Amino acid sequence: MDNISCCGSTVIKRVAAFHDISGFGRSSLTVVIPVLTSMGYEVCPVPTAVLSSNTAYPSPYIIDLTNHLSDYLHHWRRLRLRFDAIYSGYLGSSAQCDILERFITNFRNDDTLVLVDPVLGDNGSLYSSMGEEMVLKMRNLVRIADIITPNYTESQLLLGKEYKEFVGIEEVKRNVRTLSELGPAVVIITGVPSTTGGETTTIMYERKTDKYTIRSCKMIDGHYEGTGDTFASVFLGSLLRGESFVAAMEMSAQFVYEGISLTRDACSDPREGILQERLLKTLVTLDSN
Ligand code: PXL
Repeated sequence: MDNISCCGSTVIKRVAAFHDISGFGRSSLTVVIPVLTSMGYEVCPVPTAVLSSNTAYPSPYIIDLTNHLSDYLHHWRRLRLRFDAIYSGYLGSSAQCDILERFITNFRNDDTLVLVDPVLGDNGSLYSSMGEEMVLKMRNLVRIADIITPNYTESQLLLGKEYKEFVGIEEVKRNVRTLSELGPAVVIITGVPSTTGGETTTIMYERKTDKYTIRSCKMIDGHYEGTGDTFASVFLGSLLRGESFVAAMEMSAQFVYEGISLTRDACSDPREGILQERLLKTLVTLDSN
């Protein structure tokens, strides 16, 4: 077997992962790689930016890698790499949405799962490193995804709607469906605050079957960084194992809940993310591929 066909084989399912790498504060690639590796997949990172810490800390040092991505990905084309999934999260600039769109067009085949986690903001506002142009470009990018996993703030930004502290479930049901009409067959909105308070809801819409799945659990105070990355990574890993969308959503929501609970109980700073090192073993199965 020559090098090229060797690179094209996928004995272990392979994921192209477009996320930043943050040196401190578990998020993005420092979450995506351990989660998906524990679940039995090969992660091929495309680092979109390098940060000294996640953006929950003031003034991180940021290296935007936009100008390197085209050459990086051109090399992958020469190697004729094949991917079972293409998965994106935090992008270093709005221009990266166009680069990623081209990559998806060039690398996707009938079996490739494309999951776009439209990382834009949280708690009602855009992340400090992002601007309005990113929202516009992300609106385009989500159209070509199979699955998107915005949090509640990101869903409102994508829809151009105002953020509300509390929102009724019928309105969120309309929102997941509207987002799905843009293109993605499956839309999950995480972290929807309940009207009565004290609970957080995850809602999924599957367009093919016109089905909603709604899961609520107790809200734990504090904003734990990187939990969106954990959720989307466990969700993708479960789908690659052949689980249904409903089973994958249950597994990822439960994993995030347990991660937040044990991190709260250990009194660890929420900006550092969840103490995943204590939980990753629960994702390992001996026959996952
Ligand atoms: O988890 C999303 C995320 C990814 N990357 C960076 C972040 C955040 C959230 O704050 O700061 C750098």
